[in-house]
Amino acid sequence: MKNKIIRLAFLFILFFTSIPVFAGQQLIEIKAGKFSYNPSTIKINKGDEITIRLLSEDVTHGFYLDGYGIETRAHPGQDGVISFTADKTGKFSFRCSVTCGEFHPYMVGFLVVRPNSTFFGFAAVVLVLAMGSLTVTLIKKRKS
Ligand SMILES: [Cu+2]
Repeated sequence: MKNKIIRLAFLFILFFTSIPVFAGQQLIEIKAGKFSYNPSTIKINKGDEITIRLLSEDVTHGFYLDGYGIETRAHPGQDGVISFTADKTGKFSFRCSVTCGEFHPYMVGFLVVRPNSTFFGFAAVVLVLAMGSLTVTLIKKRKS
């Protein structure tokens, strides 16, 4: 009985301490040029701490992220840097916030924030282990 409690307590501690571990830090470089972003689609996980470095390949370009409402600008030779925590899942568009030429309105990219599947996978494993140890203990109890 004591063993079971210790095992369960250990699994719970493991579960909660792992939450920040699975949130990664990422530096993402985006090249902005007339009239597109490279890469134009970025995939990250919820909880990630993201730093975006925006580099201009020609004129001044902006980066405005819908849904998060954050912005930075890159001038030629002077990068724009912005950091944020990806706390909302979904597909968000980012667009140029500096009028840079005739096709400026079409300068759009996408940021996809996925649910943290690594974390959920790990949580599932912990849950299965907890259920397993509980079942084993119950079976042992019934036999004796
Ligand atoms: Cu622009």
